[in-house]
Amino acid sequence: MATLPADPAPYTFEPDSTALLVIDMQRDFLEPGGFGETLGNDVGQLRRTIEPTAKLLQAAREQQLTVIHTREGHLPDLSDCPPAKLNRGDPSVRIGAPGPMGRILIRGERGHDIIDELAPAPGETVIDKPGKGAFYATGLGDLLAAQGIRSLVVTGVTTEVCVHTTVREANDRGYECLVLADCVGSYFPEFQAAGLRMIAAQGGIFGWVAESPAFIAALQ
Ligand code: TIU
Repeated sequence: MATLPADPAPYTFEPDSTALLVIDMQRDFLEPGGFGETLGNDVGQLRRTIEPTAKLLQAAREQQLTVIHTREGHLPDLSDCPPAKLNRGDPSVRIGAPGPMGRILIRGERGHDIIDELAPAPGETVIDKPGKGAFYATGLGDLLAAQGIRSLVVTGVTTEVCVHTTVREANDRGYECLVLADCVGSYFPEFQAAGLRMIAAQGGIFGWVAESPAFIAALQ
């Protein structure tokens, strides 16, 4: 068992039953010129997560922790994208429209893939998900059950969208979720702060929050 300081209380985990979940660190969200920036967002708010997440991945790999990456995206024919998701916002920058790095959020396109700095290592699972949450319409639940995972260390983007949805889904399924504040990012600083507070408030209503160096120290 390992323990680290966290909000609202120390977080205890068994490395053998813990997975690191890296959510949607895709070019379309993080790269200058990508989908996120096209929508008017400041990708700098997300890019500060890259360096600490790279260090975290290195430590996780050294300690043979299970690492799972996710990517948000859709099939080229958009058959897995409900109209309610597709028909939002400016039609020229919708999912499936031509973007700076291929069709926006379409599987197989350059923009859909994970940034080079955090590329999955051989043997690490990549879950392709059509929704914001990583459990909806994916094999993640079965995979975690098969591996006996009970604790999830969650990183990625964006804090209040795909990270929050996934943590809420995981919490309802009985996983103990630790969110690493320096490894999650939002385009909106106020959502970053509120999103993290929402997780740890009310005695840890959705989980725990800590900084990645504390988790790395506990892992070693
Ligand atoms: N991965 C993820 O959060 N997808 C989003 O669409 N996020 C936004 O903040 N738009």
